Amino acid sequence: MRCDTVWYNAHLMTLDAAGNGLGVIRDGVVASVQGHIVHVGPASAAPVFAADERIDCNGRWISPGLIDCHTHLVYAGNRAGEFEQRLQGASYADIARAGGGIVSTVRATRAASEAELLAASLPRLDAMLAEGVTTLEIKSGYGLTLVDEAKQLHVARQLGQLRKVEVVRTFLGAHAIPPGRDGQDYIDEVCQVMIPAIAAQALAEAVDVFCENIAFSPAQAQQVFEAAQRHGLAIKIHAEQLSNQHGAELAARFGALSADHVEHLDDAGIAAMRTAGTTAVLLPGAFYFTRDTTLPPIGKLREAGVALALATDSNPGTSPLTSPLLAMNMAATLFRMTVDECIAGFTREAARALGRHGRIGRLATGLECNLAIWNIEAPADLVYRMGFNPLHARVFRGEPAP
Ligand code: DI6
Ligand code: FE
Repeated sequence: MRCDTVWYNAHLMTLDAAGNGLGVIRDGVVASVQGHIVHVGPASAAPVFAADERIDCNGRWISPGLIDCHTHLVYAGNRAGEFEQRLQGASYADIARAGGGIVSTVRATRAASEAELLAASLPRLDAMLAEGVTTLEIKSGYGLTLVDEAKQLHVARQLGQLRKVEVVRTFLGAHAIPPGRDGQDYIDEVCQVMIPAIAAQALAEAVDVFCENIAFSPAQAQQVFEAAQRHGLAIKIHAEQLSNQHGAELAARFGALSADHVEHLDDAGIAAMRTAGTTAVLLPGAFYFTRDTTLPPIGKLREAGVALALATDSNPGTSPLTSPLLAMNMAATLFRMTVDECIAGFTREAARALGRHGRIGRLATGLECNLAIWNIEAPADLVYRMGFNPLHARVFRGEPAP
């Protein structure tokens, strides 16, 4: 079989097995042509390859490139001061109500140029790539004017042009009520002005809404979803993070790709997500950093067969985290997710949350050849250790990617 590159003498986590397992193939091979996988399987059953390049992996493990399906990576400033306030007892909601929180990052982001935003965001992206990320989602949501939301999304696109990574963009204009604005007036502007412009300029492929008692109501979220559907944008939601607003159920009714956080999700919301095929995106970094005590209903989601994705939720307020590996450890340690679920959560299931299940997130013929090659003895090593990065090499669309 002719191919551009073949990786051999490796153990594979294909994430392409029946059920939700890792689909492990010991002593396997992966071959690619023009950035796509053309063969995955045991070396013992492999064809003879006529390869331009043959890479001996020396017994290392290969997984699909990691996918971070929920980040707020592009922003200016930081919130270390609020972190100290929280250490002295202030809650996240107290700080938000006092005009801090998201709004303080909005002020810094509005004041920053695109170049300054790019310079601030690039180190955070590089930290993700260093841990094997090949695809990540980046939301707007710190501009809260069309110009500043577009500025964030332009920078997100530039990040994907400067590095070997796919950036998937989401418009989160409905992240917070801008200072001095009436919430309903602002949501009307999001729906009647911003979403049409974002769609017309192809600045994002999905919308997201912070549906919460300190942000936007289910009725306002529905307005945003209706506008998104009118303009061909997919739907995501920050739902049930601090309370049960029934946002996930609403989003599922609109065919949402994902409902994210979902600590306060109830049985009706689980059933609606199952029916709609909406993925639950669990965000253990925010749970940990805000010292949350309400666990997402993971056992019920598992029993219902709702897909479970994981993400860093990388943002300056509730999850200043750029380590998918640490997020995996938190998901196992805090949420009691299994090793298989944690690795699937940052590969196969994260691809599903981005509407890319058929393109990335598995080692399977026809999918993009995005690989992470690891110096580990077993898959559990990826989830078990904290603050240790065993990545050997990253491959993006068949090419070595620093
Ligand atoms: N929920 C979160 O945890 C982040 N946004 C959201 O809707 C927090 C973002 C921030 O605090 O800057
Ligand atoms: Fe978030």
